[in-house]
Amino acid sequence: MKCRKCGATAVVHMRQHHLALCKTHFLDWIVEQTQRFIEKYHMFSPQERLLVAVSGGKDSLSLWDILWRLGYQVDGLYIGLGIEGGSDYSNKSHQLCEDFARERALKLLVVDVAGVYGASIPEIAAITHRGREKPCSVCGISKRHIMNRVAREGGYDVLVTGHNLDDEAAVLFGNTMNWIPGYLVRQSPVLEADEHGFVRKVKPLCRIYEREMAAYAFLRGIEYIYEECPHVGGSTTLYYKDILNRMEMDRPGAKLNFYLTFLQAKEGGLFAPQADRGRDTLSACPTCGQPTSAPGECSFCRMVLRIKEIG
Ligand code: Q46
Ligand code: ZN
Ligand code: ZN
Repeated sequence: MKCRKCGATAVVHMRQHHLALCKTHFLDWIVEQTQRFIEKYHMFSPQERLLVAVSGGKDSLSLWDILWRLGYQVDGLYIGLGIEGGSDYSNKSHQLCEDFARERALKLLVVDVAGVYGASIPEIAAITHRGREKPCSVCGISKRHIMNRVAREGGYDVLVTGHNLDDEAAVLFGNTMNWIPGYLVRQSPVLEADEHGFVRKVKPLCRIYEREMAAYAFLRGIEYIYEECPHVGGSTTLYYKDILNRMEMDRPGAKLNFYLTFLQAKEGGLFAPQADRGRDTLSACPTCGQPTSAPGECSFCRMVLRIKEIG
């Protein structure tokens, strides 16, 4: 197959776009597409300061690379979760983020959960859930809390995450299977900052397939962690991704169509804003000052309090 732009041998064929490209034109195409989505969804301007959350995986490191190539002012944030497993997941992913930042002379902020809060994510989960559940809910609460806190304290305008189309389509699939209005209203390429203290959150890769991001990381020579977090196995998100991948095999573009028609339906007023009640009842947590729907301390601070009581 030949590159549509220059006629050289194509290395990537995107069936959903009927587009084959050589290495150079594919790497440029990803950067151009990302810039197009940044503008289309009014994510941020070159004057704003960005903080990109990096996990050491292909999506977040590639996104940092793309934003850097585009000339944005972008620092990275790595959160040390303290997940070991057989693969020493956290240490390896931390090292890859440090290497990436050093090679490009970029600034990486690091929050080590155990160092700052007295226990790692698996330890917090073991205490608060008595080890009965996977640490993912504790992990999700903690990551959201820490990302928002660091972005606010550092005076960043925008928090950027590397969610790709496969992630967004899987989340949408789950929200649709359960018809959760509040989640559907808030699922968006951009979540604006608000008076409650949430920093603006954006997902510039939301229309790019996971497969394309893997190709981008590989062709750019970005070193990333291949292993997934050892706790990811068996998640419903993976199950939904698998279903969507099978649909995509039969009907190229099915995933993209599912996500884009959802965004169009929202723009067309399918979901009334009243469905988004969640954020109206927020107040500031008395301990950390971040927004919470709980009457007293936020769920993160309650977890940390329990750790302190026990430890
Ligand atoms: S939530 Fe769960 Fe992930 Fe945290 S514990 Fe691992 S799998 S990293 S996206
Ligand atoms: Zn070409
Ligand atoms: Zn709090």
